[in-house]
Amino acid sequence: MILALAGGVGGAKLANGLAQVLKPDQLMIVVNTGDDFRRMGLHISPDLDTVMYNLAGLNNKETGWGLAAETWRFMAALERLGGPTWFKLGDGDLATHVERTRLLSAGQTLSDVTDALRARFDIAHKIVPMSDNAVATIVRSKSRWHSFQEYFVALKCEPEVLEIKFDGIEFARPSPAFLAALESEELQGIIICPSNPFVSIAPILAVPGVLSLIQSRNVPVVAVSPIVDGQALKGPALKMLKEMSLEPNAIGIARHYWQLIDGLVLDQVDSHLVRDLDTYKISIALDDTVMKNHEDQKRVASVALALVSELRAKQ
Ligand code: FO1
Repeated sequence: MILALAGGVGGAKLANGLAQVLKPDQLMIVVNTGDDFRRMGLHISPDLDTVMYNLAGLNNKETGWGLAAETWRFMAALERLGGPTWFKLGDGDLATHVERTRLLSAGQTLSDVTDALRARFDIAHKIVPMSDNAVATIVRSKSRWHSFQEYFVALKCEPEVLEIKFDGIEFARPSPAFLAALESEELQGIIICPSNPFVSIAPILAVPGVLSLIQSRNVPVVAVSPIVDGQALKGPALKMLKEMSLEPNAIGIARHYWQLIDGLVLDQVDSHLVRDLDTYKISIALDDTVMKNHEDQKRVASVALALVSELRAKQ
């Protein structure tokens, strides 16, 4: 079984690629919940929804988040009432948040709710939250701490990030399915999707016990670089690399994941960087890693899986 760690738009694309190539019992997608967000009494899990909508084939390709063919009557009515509209909730997406909140209020765990919603979207592959406990990614700028959605949406990632914290992480435990997968004899590899390393992947690795469990298992860990040709394909990953004084390219990614990863998938446009990566003693695979459609997603998934198999064979 392959464990895929994902968050955000890039992660959801590769998760969808893996789901097209692997059978449901060969894949578990573990999703960041540090972006989760209480909004007007609703529990919103943006990264779980982005993965779910991608696997259901219902994701909005323009924005990367929310549903395709969305309508916005709720937001228009809310605007007329003078309510807060900086965080956009489409009518169909709103139903997901209302139903998730209803199930959570009825005492279900986030894992239970995620599995119920997955089933209602006719998704066969397992999507699990990193934890059922509340974790909130907050970022500190010069002036103050910001909730993640305030930083990402309201402030459009403009503030310089001086520090990132995952509020509540010390009390969090891996979700039951995530823990079972990490301990399972069936585990054959871990793929870190091309999500933002600092705010999408880091929270998953920061859940107590996860990193030490990964390192105690003798399974290959392969990351797909979210930075291609010195550019983040979406979101603030490149800006954060600079703010964390890491090289703003795939080298910075390798340095950030160093000692955790055995392999790194880079876009062939970055092949000139391979020589500089020798010091990190990781295996590199080069391919076209930009995922514009399902075919691309399948190709990148196959490249990452091939690198996992190659590394397993070497063990
Ligand atoms: N991102 C935005 O830039 N603007 C929005 O209004 C917005 C609304 C939204 C609603 C539901 C949801 O699941 C995601 C939404 N996102 C929005 C994206 C969200 O901030 C990001 O997907 C993640 O938090 C970062 O990966």
